[in-house]
Amino acid sequence: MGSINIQECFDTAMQLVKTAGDLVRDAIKKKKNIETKSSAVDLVTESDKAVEKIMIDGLSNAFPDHKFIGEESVSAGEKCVFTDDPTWIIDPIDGTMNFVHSFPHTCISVGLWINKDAEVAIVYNPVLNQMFTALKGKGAFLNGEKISASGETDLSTSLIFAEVGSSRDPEKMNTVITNFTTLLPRVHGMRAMGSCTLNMCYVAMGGGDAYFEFGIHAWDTAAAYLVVKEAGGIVVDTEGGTFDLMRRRVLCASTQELAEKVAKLLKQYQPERD
Ligand code: LIP
Repeated sequence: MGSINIQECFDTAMQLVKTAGDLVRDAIKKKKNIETKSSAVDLVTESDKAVEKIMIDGLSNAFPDHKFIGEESVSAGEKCVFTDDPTWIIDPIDGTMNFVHSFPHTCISVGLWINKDAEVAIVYNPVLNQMFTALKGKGAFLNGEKISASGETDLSTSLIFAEVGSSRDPEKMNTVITNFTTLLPRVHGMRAMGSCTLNMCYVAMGGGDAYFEFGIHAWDTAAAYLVVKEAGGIVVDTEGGTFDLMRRRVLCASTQELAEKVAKLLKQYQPERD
Protein backbone atom coordinates (compact mmCIF):
# COMPACT_ATOMS: atom_id res chain seq x y z
CA MET A 1 0.00 0.00 0.00
CA GLY A 2 1.48 3.38 -1.07
CA SER A 3 1.57 6.51 1.08
CA ILE A 4 -1.84 7.97 1.86
CA ASN A 5 -2.87 11.50 0.95
CA ILE A 6 -5.26 12.35 3.79
CA GLN A 7 -6.51 15.55 2.14
CA GLU A 8 -7.40 13.61 -1.00
CA CYS A 9 -9.27 11.06 1.14
CA PHE A 10 -11.19 13.89 2.84
CA ASP A 11 -12.02 15.70 -0.42
CA THR A 12 -13.21 12.52 -2.14
CA ALA A 13 -15.40 11.51 0.80
CA MET A 14 -16.80 15.04 1.08
CA GLN A 15 -18.00 15.04 -2.55
CA LEU A 16 -19.72 11.69 -2.05
CA VAL A 17 -21.29 12.75 1.27
CA LYS A 18 -22.77 15.85 -0.40
CA THR A 19 -24.30 13.70 -3.16
CA ALA A 20 -25.66 11.26 -0.58
CA GLY A 21 -26.94 14.21 1.46
CA ASP A 22 -29.08 15.38 -1.47
CA LEU A 23 -30.66 11.93 -1.56
CA VAL A 24 -31.42 11.93 2.19
CA ARG A 25 -32.80 15.51 2.16
CA ASP A 26 -35.21 14.52 -0.59
CA ALA A 27 -36.13 11.07 0.77
CA ILE A 28 -36.93 12.21 4.33
CA LYS A 29 -40.06 13.96 3.06
CA LYS A 30 -41.35 10.86 1.24
CA LYS A 31 -42.86 7.51 2.17
CA LYS A 32 -40.16 5.00 3.09
CA ASN A 33 -39.86 1.27 2.47
CA ILE A 34 -38.97 -0.08 5.89
CA GLU A 35 -37.45 -3.42 6.85
CA THR A 36 -36.42 -4.62 10.31
CA LYS A 37 -33.03 -6.01 11.38
CA SER A 38 -32.00 -7.23 14.85
CA SER A 39 -35.34 -6.24 16.45
CA ALA A 40 -38.75 -4.84 15.49
CA VAL A 41 -37.40 -1.33 16.21
CA ASP A 42 -34.02 -1.73 14.47
CA LEU A 43 -34.94 -0.33 11.05
CA VAL A 44 -33.42 -0.01 7.59
CA THR A 45 -34.82 1.78 4.53
CA GLU A 46 -33.93 1.81 0.85
CA SER A 47 -32.20 5.16 1.51
CA ASP A 48 -29.79 3.63 4.07
CA LYS A 49 -28.81 1.07 1.42
CA ALA A 50 -28.57 3.66 -1.38
CA VAL A 51 -26.32 5.98 0.65
CA GLU A 52 -24.03 3.13 1.67
CA LYS A 53 -23.73 2.12 -2.01
CA ILE A 54 -22.85 5.69 -3.09
CA MET A 55 -20.15 5.88 -0.42
CA ILE A 56 -18.60 2.43 -0.88
CA ASP A 57 -18.72 2.48 -4.71
CA GLY A 58 -17.19 5.96 -4.84
CA LEU A 59 -14.51 5.38 -2.22
CA SER A 60 -13.48 1.95 -3.49
CA ASN A 61 -13.16 3.39 -7.00
CA ALA A 62 -10.84 6.12 -5.72
CA PHE A 63 -8.98 3.94 -3.20
CA PRO A 64 -9.10 0.33 -4.44
CA ASP A 65 -6.91 -1.07 -1.64
CA HIS A 66 -8.87 0.51 1.23
CA LYS A 67 -11.18 -1.60 3.42
CA PHE A 68 -14.78 -0.91 4.49
CA ILE A 69 -17.05 -1.48 7.44
CA GLY A 70 -20.56 -0.35 6.55
CA GLU A 71 -23.65 -0.74 8.72
CA GLU A 72 -25.87 -2.18 6.02
CA SER A 73 -23.17 -4.41 4.49
CA VAL A 74 -22.59 -5.94 7.94
CA SER A 75 -26.35 -6.32 8.47
CA ALA A 76 -26.50 -8.09 5.10
CA GLY A 77 -23.96 -10.64 6.36
CA GLU A 78 -20.52 -9.16 5.72
CA LYS A 79 -17.94 -9.64 8.49
CA CYS A 80 -16.96 -6.63 10.58
CA VAL A 81 -13.18 -6.87 10.11
CA PHE A 82 -11.10 -4.10 11.70
CA THR A 83 -7.38 -4.18 10.89
CA ASP A 84 -4.48 -1.70 10.62
CA ASP A 85 -5.35 -1.16 6.94
CA PRO A 86 -7.00 2.12 5.93
CA THR A 87 -10.64 1.40 6.74
CA TRP A 88 -13.66 3.55 5.95
CA ILE A 89 -16.32 3.06 8.61
CA ILE A 90 -19.72 4.19 7.37
CA ASP A 91 -23.14 4.72 8.87
CA PRO A 92 -25.22 5.71 5.84
CA ILE A 93 -28.05 7.07 8.00
CA ASP A 94 -27.46 7.39 11.71
CA GLY A 95 -30.78 7.98 13.40
CA THR A 96 -32.73 5.76 11.00
CA MET A 97 -35.74 5.76 13.35
CA ASN A 98 -35.75 9.58 13.18
CA PHE A 99 -35.41 9.46 9.40
CA VAL A 100 -38.36 7.06 9.15
CA HIS A 101 -40.49 9.49 11.16
CA SER A 102 -39.20 12.56 9.27
CA PHE A 103 -37.70 13.88 12.52
CA PRO A 104 -34.90 16.00 11.10
CA HIS A 105 -32.16 14.77 13.45
CA THR A 106 -30.32 12.28 11.31
CA CYS A 107 -26.95 12.19 9.56
CA ILE A 108 -24.47 10.46 7.28
CA SER A 109 -21.33 9.41 9.15
CA VAL A 110 -18.01 8.56 7.50
CA GLY A 111 -14.75 7.93 9.33
CA LEU A 112 -11.38 6.83 7.98
CA TRP A 113 -9.20 4.89 10.44
CA ILE A 114 -5.59 3.93 9.68
CA ASN A 115 -3.50 1.76 12.01
CA LYS A 116 -6.58 1.66 14.25
CA ASP A 117 -6.51 5.42 14.69
CA ALA A 118 -9.05 7.96 13.43
CA GLU A 119 -7.72 10.25 10.68
CA VAL A 120 -10.73 11.70 8.85
CA ALA A 121 -14.30 12.42 10.00
CA ILE A 122 -17.32 13.75 8.13
CA VAL A 123 -20.75 13.87 9.75
CA TYR A 124 -23.51 15.53 7.73
CA ASN A 125 -27.09 16.30 8.66
CA PRO A 126 -28.37 17.41 5.24
CA VAL A 127 -31.84 18.25 6.56
CA LEU A 128 -30.58 20.92 8.96
CA ASN A 129 -27.46 21.63 6.91
CA GLN A 130 -24.96 20.76 9.66
CA MET A 131 -21.60 19.57 8.32
CA PHE A 132 -19.20 18.44 11.08
CA THR A 133 -15.65 17.71 9.96
CA ALA A 134 -12.33 16.80 11.54
CA LEU A 135 -8.86 15.74 10.46
CA LYS A 136 -6.46 14.33 13.06
CA GLY A 137 -4.45 17.15 14.66
CA LYS A 138 -6.30 19.89 12.78
CA GLY A 139 -9.34 20.68 14.96
CA ALA A 140 -13.06 20.09 14.57
CA PHE A 141 -15.46 22.24 12.56
CA LEU A 142 -19.17 22.83 12.02
CA ASN A 143 -19.91 24.29 8.59
CA GLY A 144 -16.28 25.46 8.44
CA GLU A 145 -16.24 27.17 11.86
CA LYS A 146 -14.06 25.76 14.62
CA ILE A 147 -15.98 24.12 17.48
CA SER A 148 -15.00 23.29 21.07
CA ALA A 149 -16.48 21.18 23.85
CA SER A 150 -18.04 23.15 26.72
CA GLY A 151 -15.36 22.59 29.36
CA GLU A 152 -18.09 21.71 31.91
CA THR A 153 -16.82 19.77 34.93
CA ASP A 154 -19.81 19.96 37.27
CA LEU A 155 -22.43 17.21 36.99
CA SER A 156 -25.19 19.31 38.56
CA THR A 157 -25.02 21.92 35.78
CA SER A 158 -24.58 19.46 32.91
CA LEU A 159 -26.89 18.63 30.01
CA ILE A 160 -26.52 14.90 29.38
CA PHE A 161 -27.53 12.91 26.29
CA ALA A 162 -28.52 9.25 26.67
CA GLU A 163 -30.42 6.91 24.37
CA VAL A 164 -32.94 4.12 24.71
CA GLY A 165 -31.42 2.21 21.74
CA SER A 166 -32.92 -0.36 19.43
CA SER A 167 -32.80 -3.45 21.65
CA ARG A 168 -35.79 -4.51 23.71
CA ASP A 169 -33.81 -7.07 25.69
CA PRO A 170 -35.12 -6.75 29.30
CA GLU A 171 -31.62 -6.47 30.84
CA LYS A 172 -30.70 -3.71 28.37
CA MET A 173 -33.96 -1.82 28.97
CA ASN A 174 -33.44 -2.09 32.72
CA THR A 175 -29.93 -0.62 32.33
CA VAL A 176 -31.33 2.31 30.33
CA ILE A 177 -34.07 3.08 32.87
CA THR A 178 -31.75 2.67 35.87
CA ASN A 179 -29.24 5.08 34.38
CA PHE A 180 -31.91 7.70 33.61
CA THR A 181 -33.25 7.31 37.18
CA THR A 182 -29.80 7.69 38.72
CA LEU A 183 -28.67 10.66 36.65
CA LEU A 184 -31.83 12.73 36.23
CA PRO A 185 -31.99 14.11 39.80
CA ARG A 186 -28.27 14.96 39.66
CA VAL A 187 -28.04 16.98 36.41
CA HIS A 188 -29.48 20.07 34.73
CA GLY A 189 -31.28 17.99 32.09
CA MET A 190 -31.25 14.86 29.95
CA ARG A 191 -32.09 14.40 26.25
CA ALA A 192 -32.58 11.33 24.02
CA MET A 193 -32.62 12.58 20.43
CA GLY A 194 -31.99 9.29 18.62
CA SER A 195 -28.56 9.60 17.03
CA CYS A 196 -25.33 8.48 18.67
CA THR A 197 -23.26 10.30 16.05
CA LEU A 198 -25.07 13.62 16.45
CA ASN A 199 -25.08 13.34 20.25
CA MET A 200 -21.29 13.11 20.11
CA CYS A 201 -21.02 15.99 17.65
CA TYR A 202 -23.28 18.10 19.88
CA VAL A 203 -20.95 17.43 22.82
CA ALA A 204 -18.10 18.47 20.50
CA MET A 205 -19.78 21.80 19.72
CA GLY A 206 -20.66 22.50 23.36
CA GLY A 207 -24.39 21.90 22.80
CA GLY A 208 -24.37 19.38 25.64
CA ASP A 209 -21.80 18.19 28.17
CA ALA A 210 -21.79 14.39 28.07
CA TYR A 211 -23.34 11.39 26.31
CA PHE A 212 -23.31 7.68 27.01
CA GLU A 213 -24.85 4.63 25.38
CA PHE A 214 -24.58 0.84 25.47
CA GLY A 215 -25.26 -1.17 22.30
CA ILE A 216 -24.08 1.28 19.65
CA HIS A 217 -21.83 -0.02 16.85
CA ALA A 218 -18.45 0.99 15.39
CA TRP A 219 -20.15 2.90 12.56
CA ASP A 220 -22.09 5.06 15.06
CA THR A 221 -18.92 6.35 16.76
CA ALA A 222 -16.11 6.04 14.16
CA ALA A 223 -16.37 9.59 12.76
CA ALA A 224 -17.80 11.40 15.78
CA TYR A 225 -14.94 10.02 17.94
CA LEU A 226 -12.50 12.23 16.03
CA VAL A 227 -14.85 15.23 16.01
CA VAL A 228 -15.11 15.08 19.84
CA LYS A 229 -11.36 14.58 20.35
CA GLU A 230 -10.44 17.39 17.97
CA ALA A 231 -12.91 19.67 19.77
CA GLY A 232 -11.05 19.04 23.03
CA GLY A 233 -13.58 16.56 24.43
CA ILE A 234 -13.07 13.09 25.89
CA VAL A 235 -14.18 9.71 24.50
CA VAL A 236 -13.88 6.72 26.83
CA ASP A 237 -15.49 3.40 27.65
CA THR A 238 -18.62 3.66 29.84
CA GLU A 239 -16.51 2.46 32.81
CA GLY A 240 -14.05 5.28 32.14
CA GLY A 241 -11.19 3.27 30.58
CA THR A 242 -9.81 3.43 27.05
CA PHE A 243 -12.46 3.59 24.31
CA ASP A 244 -12.68 0.41 22.23
CA LEU A 245 -14.35 0.99 18.86
CA MET A 246 -15.64 -2.59 18.66
CA ARG A 247 -16.92 -2.88 22.25
CA ARG A 248 -20.26 -1.20 21.57
CA ARG A 249 -20.11 1.18 24.56
CA VAL A 250 -19.34 4.85 24.58
CA LEU A 251 -19.09 7.72 27.03
CA CYS A 252 -18.05 11.11 25.78
CA ALA A 253 -17.78 14.31 27.74
CA SER A 254 -16.53 17.85 27.62
CA THR A 255 -13.86 17.10 30.25
CA GLN A 256 -12.09 14.13 31.84
CA GLU A 257 -13.47 15.22 35.23
CA LEU A 258 -17.07 15.08 34.02
CA ALA A 259 -16.49 11.76 32.22
CA GLU A 260 -15.24 10.23 35.49
CA LYS A 261 -18.24 11.54 37.45
CA VAL A 262 -20.70 10.06 34.93
CA ALA A 263 -18.82 6.73 34.60
CA LYS A 264 -18.90 6.23 38.38
CA LEU A 265 -22.72 6.43 38.41
CA LEU A 266 -23.53 4.23 35.42
CA LYS A 267 -24.98 0.74 35.67
CA GLN A 268 -22.92 -1.17 33.10
CA TYR A 269 -24.06 -3.45 30.30
CA GLN A 270 -21.97 -5.46 27.82
CA PRO A 271 -23.54 -6.27 24.45
CA GLU A 272 -21.91 -8.76 22.08
CA ARG A 273 -18.87 -7.15 20.39
CA ASP A 274 -18.90 -5.98 16.76
C1 LIP B 1 -28.82 4.40 16.10
C2 LIP B 1 -27.94 5.13 17.09
C3 LIP B 1 -28.71 5.47 18.34
C4 LIP B 1 -29.21 4.23 18.97
C5 LIP B 1 -30.09 3.48 18.00
C6 LIP B 1 -29.35 3.17 16.74
P1 LIP B 1 -28.77 3.77 13.49
O1 LIP B 1 -28.09 4.09 14.94
O2 LIP B 1 -27.46 6.28 16.57
O3 LIP B 1 -27.88 6.15 19.24
O4 LIP B 1 -29.91 4.55 20.15
O5 LIP B 1 -30.53 2.31 18.57
O6 LIP B 1 -28.29 2.27 16.97
O7 LIP B 1 -29.28 2.37 13.57
O8 LIP B 1 -29.87 4.73 13.29
O9 LIP B 1 -27.65 3.90 12.53
